[in-house]
Amino acid sequence: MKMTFRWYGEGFDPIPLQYIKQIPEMTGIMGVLNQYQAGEVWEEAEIKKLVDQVNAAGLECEVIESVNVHEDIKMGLPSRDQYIENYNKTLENLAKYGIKTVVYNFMPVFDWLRTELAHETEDGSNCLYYDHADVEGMTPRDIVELTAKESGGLTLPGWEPERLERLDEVMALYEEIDHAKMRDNYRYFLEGIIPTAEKVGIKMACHPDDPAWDLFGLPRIYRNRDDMDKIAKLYDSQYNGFCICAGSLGSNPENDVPAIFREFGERGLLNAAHVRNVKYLSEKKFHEAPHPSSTGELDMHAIMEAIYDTSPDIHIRPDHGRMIWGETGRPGYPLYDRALGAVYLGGLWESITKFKNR
Ligand SMILES: [Mn+2]
Repeated sequence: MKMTFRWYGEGFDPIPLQYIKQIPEMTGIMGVLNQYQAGEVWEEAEIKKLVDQVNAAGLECEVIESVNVHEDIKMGLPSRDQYIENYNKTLENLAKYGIKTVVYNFMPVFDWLRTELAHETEDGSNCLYYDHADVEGMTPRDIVELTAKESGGLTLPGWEPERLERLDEVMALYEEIDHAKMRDNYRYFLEGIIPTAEKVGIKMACHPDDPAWDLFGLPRIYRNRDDMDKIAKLYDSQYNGFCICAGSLGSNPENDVPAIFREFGERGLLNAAHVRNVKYLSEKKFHEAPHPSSTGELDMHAIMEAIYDTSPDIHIRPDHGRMIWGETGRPGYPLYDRALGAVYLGGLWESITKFKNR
């Protein structure tokens, strides 16, 4: 297992690489070139610059997250062929600089979605929060505006203004797309890119829809174990795998998260992992919790054990953190609470390793 940390790049992320390096046992980052819009080719010079900069800080850059999938691909528009060609070119370019895994998602229109980005909790910290009742009283445009307002001037991944300019047009087009059609479009994308991923040696790792249910009538197709089984069968390859996000799937109490990690790990399809916790308040209402099991709903030890038993060589990272100790910054991506999460997960790993080898 390699412990990593999501980093948005200089000028986009307030956290210096050196601070990330100071977290014990941190091996590298899950990086991104935030300057590119979905559908654009990532140029070699820019990739090299990122990798060199990360390496100079004593960290590895073996995982990229996210190479965003253009909406036209998800909607199955004729322009998708050009965007798939561009995606392949990006994968080829990334492979030249040592990238081994690409995390992405196939969520329609929105990336992860919350109704509050700075929800105050009892101890005075704040965290990401979701209440489905609030979503039902909102339009898609309301939620875009709310997210932009609460993100403190930083563009959040999947919420780029350029991507959302076409919101009304895109929402209208999705009225014709059901889950089966969305899966067909996904199959077309996988048939277009997995041969390239195999050739250049990059494992693709799809991130779940978050929260793990449909929103605004949009067809979300990665919400649970059965959705994952269908995705795996769209294109049979170890390069068509998953980045299981414990907190995303864990938003729905019906998902047995440790069992999902174990099953897809055993099938050789767990290509990366986000390990974080969530606290249920009532049906479809939750806030994000600190990483330890006792503070939320998920058994983090069982999740780490499933990774240890099935996929011990993957990259993992702590996921969203709370704002604690007065920290401000990118909602969900603070330094302090994610560092606590990383060290906690590292402790579980040491314990599991020693217990199983004595
Ligand atoms: Mn995640």
